[in-house]
Amino acid sequence: MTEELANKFDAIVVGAGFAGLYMTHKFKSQGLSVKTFEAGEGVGGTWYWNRYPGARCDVESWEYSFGFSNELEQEWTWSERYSPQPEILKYLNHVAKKFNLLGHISFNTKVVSSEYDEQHAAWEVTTNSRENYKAKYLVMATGCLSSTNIPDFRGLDDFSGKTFHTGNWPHQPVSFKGQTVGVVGTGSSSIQATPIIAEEAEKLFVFQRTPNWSIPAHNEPLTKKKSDEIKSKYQELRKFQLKLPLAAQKAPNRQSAFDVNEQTRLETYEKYWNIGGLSFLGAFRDIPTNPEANATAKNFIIDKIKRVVKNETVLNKLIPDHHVGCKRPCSDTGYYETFNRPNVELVDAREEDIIGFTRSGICTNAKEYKLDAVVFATGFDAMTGSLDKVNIIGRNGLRLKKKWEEGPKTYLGVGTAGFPNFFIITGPGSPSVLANMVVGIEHHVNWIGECVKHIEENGYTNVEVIKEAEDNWVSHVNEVANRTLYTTCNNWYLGSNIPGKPRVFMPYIGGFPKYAEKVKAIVESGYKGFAFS
Ligand code: N01
Repeated sequence: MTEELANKFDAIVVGAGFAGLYMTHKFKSQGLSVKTFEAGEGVGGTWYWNRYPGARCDVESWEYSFGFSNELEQEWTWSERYSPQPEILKYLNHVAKKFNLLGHISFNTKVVSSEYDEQHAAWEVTTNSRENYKAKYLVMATGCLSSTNIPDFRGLDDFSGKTFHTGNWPHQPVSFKGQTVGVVGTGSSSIQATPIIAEEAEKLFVFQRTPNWSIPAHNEPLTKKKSDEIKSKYQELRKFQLKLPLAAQKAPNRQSAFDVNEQTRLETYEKYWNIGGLSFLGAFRDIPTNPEANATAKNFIIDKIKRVVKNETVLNKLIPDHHVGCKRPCSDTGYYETFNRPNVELVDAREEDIIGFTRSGICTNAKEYKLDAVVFATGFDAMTGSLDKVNIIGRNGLRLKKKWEEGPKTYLGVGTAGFPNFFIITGPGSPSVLANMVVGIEHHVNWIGECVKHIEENGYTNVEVIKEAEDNWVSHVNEVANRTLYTTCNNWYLGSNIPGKPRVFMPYIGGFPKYAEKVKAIVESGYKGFAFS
């Protein structure tokens, strides 16, 4: 193994969230020297940056946790069914300390460029402090939703109030007491933050361009009894989890919405609704693929919203017109109820376009809204945004950003042709955001660990994706996506929230078990589609 000398390492990992931490641990336990760079002041990735009011996971706590260490599973106790952000961050700090990872991480350090040096078969990495590092392997653990997006609103710099982005929230407490606040956006972040901001602010305007479907989370404290029960059968639960398309949630129903009569259909929806959160999408197998089946799910949710929202005009504005699931659905606690509050007003940004900012607020083509503070819950340049920010240059001067200008191209979402010994954790082309992220991360880290072992044990220098395998995989990813309704609206899976981004469905939607099966078969066939030299 390479000496940890003169900034030279066996492996460099970019990012210290769930993915970067486990990758660092994996390399370390394989006896490799590893350096990890993290832009934040501490570990946590997504859970370090997204500190907005109400931020919590919508995958159950035990499912959204590492399974690689039995000891870790037993010593950590989650307090709620869905963990709040501070608790997940605490967990990741615990992981970093427990596995002695902190000494490998340089914090407050951004990787600005990474270039493959053909002559020395190594990656040259440059940080924002202009330091250079070299490594045989480079792993991007930069996350799928970490590059924040603030739309280019006219006059934003003139606004004299405070502005926030949910994905880059201050570390000091923020108070909206006595203030008039505007929240822009109605995706998952807004749907979690809005009810809490509404309780504190004097007046809240929610600027909604597209309503989204939301299902109550039914969050609750995790009792000692429940927690002990989970701990007593972790292995069994995790095995079962790997068989589920989302690698989480409750087992989906295999029936079509039309295999049953209307009464049974409603009872089934009620059953899945009562489970809470995204499990609802598993009520019938054809919700994601058949518009008529999807419409039955829509009607059920609409009926639920109608029972909550009192003002009919507001109610009508809150009902989405896209297929359930096309935009990533949300899981909420009291979102629709918030619109019954006298201090909350829904602004339909489709009816009255946001023209821009003035010194004192937001201007639509109907009126000016005077605001003390604006919260941008406007999402992320998903999946490729964080990779694009690093100038990654592979063989023959090929820039990753250039290679991907018509959409990301990977093989299995872990590698891309022309970039030897370069790995992406939960990259485009893998289930990633369409399944439990922690399961996807563990799967990729384990795979990368095994692949690197294979290289080292066989005395190879490089592993590289074969272009033909990549082309076939990209076609397959598109083909599977086109069989669903997920390509029928504007969503960040397609990059359509970012002006100018090519409209390409980025994650693999075939489900985690199918993906894992394919990856396993590829390894067993001698890493078909990868060339070792
Ligand atoms: O971002 P989003 P997010 N003018 O992209 C609106 C994960 N997550 O941060 O739909 C006006 O979903 C935009 O409107 P439209 C989860 O995977 C998970 O909320 O483009 N509005 C939309 O309403 C999630 O999907 C959790 O018309 C503008 C909103 O901003 C992903 O992160 C919690 C606009 C952006 O919604 C991203 O969620 C939070 C403009 N110019 C996040 N530009 C949990 O685990 C954008 N918008 C629970």
